[in-house]
Amino acid sequence: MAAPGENMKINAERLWDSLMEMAQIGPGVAGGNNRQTVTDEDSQGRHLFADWCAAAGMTMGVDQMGNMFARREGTDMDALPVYVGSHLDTQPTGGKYDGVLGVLGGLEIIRSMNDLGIRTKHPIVVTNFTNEEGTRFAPAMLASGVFAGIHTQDWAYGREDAEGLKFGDELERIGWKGDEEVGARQMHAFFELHIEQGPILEAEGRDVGVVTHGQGLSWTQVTITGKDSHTGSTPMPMRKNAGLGMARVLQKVDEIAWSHAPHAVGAAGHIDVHPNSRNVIPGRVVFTVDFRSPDLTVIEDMEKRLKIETDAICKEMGLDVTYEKVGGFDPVKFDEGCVTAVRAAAERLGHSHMDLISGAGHDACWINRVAPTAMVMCPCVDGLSHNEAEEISPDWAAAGANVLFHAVMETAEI
Ligand code: HGY
Ligand code: MN
Ligand code: MN
Ligand code: MN
Repeated sequence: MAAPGENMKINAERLWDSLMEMAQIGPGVAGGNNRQTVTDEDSQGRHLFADWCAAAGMTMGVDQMGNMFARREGTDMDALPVYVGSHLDTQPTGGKYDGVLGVLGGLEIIRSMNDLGIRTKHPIVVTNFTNEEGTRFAPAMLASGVFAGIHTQDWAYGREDAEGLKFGDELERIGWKGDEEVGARQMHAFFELHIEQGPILEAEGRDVGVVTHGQGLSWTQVTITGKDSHTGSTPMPMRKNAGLGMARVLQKVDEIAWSHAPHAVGAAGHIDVHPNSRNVIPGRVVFTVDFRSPDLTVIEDMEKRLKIETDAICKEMGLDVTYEKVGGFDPVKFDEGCVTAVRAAAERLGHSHMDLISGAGHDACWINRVAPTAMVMCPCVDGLSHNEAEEISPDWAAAGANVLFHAVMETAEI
């Protein structure tokens, strides 16, 4: 087995052009993207990706969760493939690179192998996982979760969006419900290239993040019920203001996260107020508390204290409260062998790099349960993501893709 030569590089301009072309599909209102899962825009992006894979000589498989698998043959037909990939779906006010860089970075390494006449022993499969974001249909990483055996397919099909549409019906409607059994595929290894979505790499002046761990995540959906009533004629002592209850709980969420500084984080990004009318005291609020930490005991402590504090607030205010765990996973330690391949690639290519714990969740966090897995990260401007102003530089994209290229060539054996 030869080591990849330093001169083996991807075509940085072609990668950037592909990122910009994909960004035209499902444009946001402020320069980013709104290509939410199993929408018509998602389907358009999938078709563009499939066309590009066909043009690169790959064969496409699609499973019953819509996960896409574009395969380039290896010299050993029996060898388990090396998988690379991420997700093409975006937040409603998402950026152009979150997820997309990992899918199109995977495609670019295939295109570059074709250009350079490189053959690998193991086949290589470029993957687009369905519904990584979990915004329209909670939880995040839904399809990679089914692939890894975390969720059943039926449970995933039944997930509903704000309009009451079901995930399985929408996947069928857009024509991307494949026939492959989910999770039947065996992987020799999985690599995900992703933007950091945080400020560390840029602040430290490093081009590449060698992701050794992913922090754990907990999503608790809280429903507080009071009583709709008139904001003008209801005396203050008679109010059962669910909105005020929520506000007091969210203050506690912030305090709980700060109590585990510097690594723990907490907030509620999803908030529904009912009836959301200017002159009605909210009788019901539904919100999702997102707690994260690299330490599972910290996550468990934050979940416990959330309930203690919320129960006390609601008791004092005469409000009812229910809880539902709608997402989460334990902190992740990625595969030593794969992480070493990523670090060696960064060294060989002369890129500044550092080990990193991923703050965001990724498909790799679930795939790590069923295959040796590692991630490569690139910086993003001001650490900003899940915002239409998300930005990276072409050089950062190229550095990440080249490290992915070399880690994959080493693992797939050229
Ligand atoms: O929630 C996450 O961390 C991921 O971006 N879906
Ligand atoms: Mn992502
Ligand atoms: Mn995201
Ligand atoms: Mn991801």
